[in-house]
Amino acid sequence: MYMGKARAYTNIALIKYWGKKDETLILPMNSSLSLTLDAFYTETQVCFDEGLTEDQFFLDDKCQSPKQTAKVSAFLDLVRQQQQLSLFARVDSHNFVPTAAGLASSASGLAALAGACAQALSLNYTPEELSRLARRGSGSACRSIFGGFAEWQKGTDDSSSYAVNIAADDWEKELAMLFVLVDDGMKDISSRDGMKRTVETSSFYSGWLATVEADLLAAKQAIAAKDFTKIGEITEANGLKMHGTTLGAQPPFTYWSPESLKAMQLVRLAREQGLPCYFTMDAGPNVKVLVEKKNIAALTTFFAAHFSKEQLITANAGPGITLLPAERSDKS
Ligand code: 2P0
Repeated sequence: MYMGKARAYTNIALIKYWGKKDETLILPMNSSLSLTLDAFYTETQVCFDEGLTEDQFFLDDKCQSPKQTAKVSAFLDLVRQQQQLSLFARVDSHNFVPTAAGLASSASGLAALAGACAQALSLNYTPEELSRLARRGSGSACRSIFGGFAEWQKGTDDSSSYAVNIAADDWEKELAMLFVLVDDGMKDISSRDGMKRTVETSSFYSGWLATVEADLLAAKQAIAAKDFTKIGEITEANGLKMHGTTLGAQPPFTYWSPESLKAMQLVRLAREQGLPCYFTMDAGPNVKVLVEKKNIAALTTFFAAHFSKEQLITANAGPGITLLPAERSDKS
């Protein structure tokens, strides 16, 4: 029996990952940059066990269906193949999110699973090697190996595509993010499907590719200069551009709901009233607002006039992946 356990925090991209050049290896079309946050994380324990006849996946103590287990099993297959191991595994995962608001993240989930597997099998990986492994589970997971700012360098092949930490002299500790939770009741298009459709069909995708590396460079310069206005402006513009590509896809789609638009307009209004803040969105209708920590209370009060308390969650910069002591589960 081989056991390991890890905790990984989710990250939000300031410069987005949007499109794959290799869907099997999960190699991205562009490099991306994120901030790891402290408010949402996943703890995952893995146990490779001689007594099992199939993989088992428990999420928040609920046994998952074979369909729900597919992504986890595919990742375990990769680890088994790399390590020449034939044991099935039981995976126990807990998502720690302040509310049940659909914020479960594949970034924290697959990063934690990668860390748990590495610990179970005593792989002694460097953070970059662990990032490469996590990438194979879910692209954005490779950034959750690191705390603070991380850059996923797209690389050219499996061995050169991984995230690295961006040293920011602790500037990330002066930043915060307000999550505005919006439930539009629409059926989701997964980020995996959405980016695939965009790459294959969007007439706007070439504009994304032509400019995203310059956005990344500008973001890194803003971080080095600790320039909040610059990082905010580039974050907001890059996110809007990513979402613009979905409107040019065939068939076209958007992750925005009326409430998303309302939140985005409020961010502009807050700025006009002298409160510096900038929004970004991912493959769903929630809006995330980047703000300096000194202004998070004022921003929350501003938004509380328009959204309920339950819809507003504050996050600060979070740490990188942590390995935890594994405990034998009574249930296994
Ligand atoms: C990001 N997203 O950079 C972008 C922005 C969503 C929008 O990374 O297919 O779950 O597993 O590699 O990592 C979400 O995509 O996709 C994502 P896969 P993933 O955060």
